[in-house]
Amino acid sequence: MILRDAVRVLVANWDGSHTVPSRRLYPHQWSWDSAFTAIGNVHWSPRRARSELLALFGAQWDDGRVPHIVFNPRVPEGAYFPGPEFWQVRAPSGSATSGIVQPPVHALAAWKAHLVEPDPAFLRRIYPRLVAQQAFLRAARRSPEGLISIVHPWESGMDNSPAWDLPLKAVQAGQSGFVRRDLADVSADERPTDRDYERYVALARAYRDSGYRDPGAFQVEDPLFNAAYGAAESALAKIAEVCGLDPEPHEREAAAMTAAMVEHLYEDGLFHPRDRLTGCLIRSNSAAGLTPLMLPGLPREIVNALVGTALDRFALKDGVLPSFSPVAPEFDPARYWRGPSWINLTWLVWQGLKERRPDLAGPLVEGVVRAVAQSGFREYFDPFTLRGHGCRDFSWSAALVLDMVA
Ligand code: 9WN
Repeated sequence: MILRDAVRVLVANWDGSHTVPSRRLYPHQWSWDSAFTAIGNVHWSPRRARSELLALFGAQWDDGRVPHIVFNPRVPEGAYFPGPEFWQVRAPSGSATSGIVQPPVHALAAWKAHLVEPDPAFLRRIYPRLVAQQAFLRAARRSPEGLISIVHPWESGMDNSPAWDLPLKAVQAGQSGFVRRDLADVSADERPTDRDYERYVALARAYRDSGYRDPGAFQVEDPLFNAAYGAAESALAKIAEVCGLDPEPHEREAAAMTAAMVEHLYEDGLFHPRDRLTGCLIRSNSAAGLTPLMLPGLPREIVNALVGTALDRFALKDGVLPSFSPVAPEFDPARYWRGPSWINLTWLVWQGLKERRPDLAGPLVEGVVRAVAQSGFREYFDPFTLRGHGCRDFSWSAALVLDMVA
């Protein structure tokens, strides 16, 4: 029943070559959403999974960046803010896109698609594009210590995480002059505040006005983004092997990223973001700090410490992972990335626990199934009551359930 309903959501959100995250709230193609959606779609339509990724990479820029949104020209202007008229940029393919990126979980998605239905021709086609995506991040965003920065909270995929409160304080909000579209469908107390949006818009405008080059006033080394980068290198090593290429450079890069993260972002049983402009660790209680579990080469003692933190501060044994620790004062069970449980974050942590701690991975699958059985494929859930929040029929919620119960 749940599986049939999940496929129904994915069919309804399919747009011919890709999937929209939600028909009403997010009517275009989003970068990391497409990766998660492909991971689920491959279980019933491997062709759609491959098409999803190829459509996204079709809008890749010449510098290798994969934009976080590819706009659908058939969707009326003003359906989403900020739309193409704000970003004012086109990919070489001619598609209007945004100019920022999202966590690079796509190599992992391509590899997972190949595992379900082997397709070396697809891997050969997408491999150079995935390599260029990583090369952009190294060229444009890497610090001397080997860590990649994000330049906007939207790049983290966890827009209003309390982890960004401090670095955002340094951002001048500027005059507003924009109309939010997100509050038409979702209650204001489940979304970022107007104050957050003023800063998001000011940052995006400044980046746009620099020709999408100057990293600007918000530069943060996020554990989830860096873990995704490292896991992408591990996936690329496997993809390279299938393509008859040398996996070694990717293995080395994955190991270097893991080491840099352990050295610079790890403290007291959790990974933390670091503000690249001040050099200070942002000691936050975000579940993003658990996602380095997805790194295959993470040292055993760090894995054990993360598991301890997940149990103590995130109540992991109950099978529902909040996006922010409920013991922290900033926790809010309904407001977007400030506490609710999200299925993609749960999936990333589950990836890291499946082999190492099946006793903890199993309950995460049960928790996700309980949430959707009670509330449907909502965007996020109250981690205690499992009440659904945000939009309905959300694509990655459906897709990742398909993968977790497969
Ligand atoms: C801004 C599409 C995206 C997700 C992000 C999520 C939300 C956008 C927004 O929706 O962000 O990119 O308008 O709030 O935070 O993770 O990719 O589902």
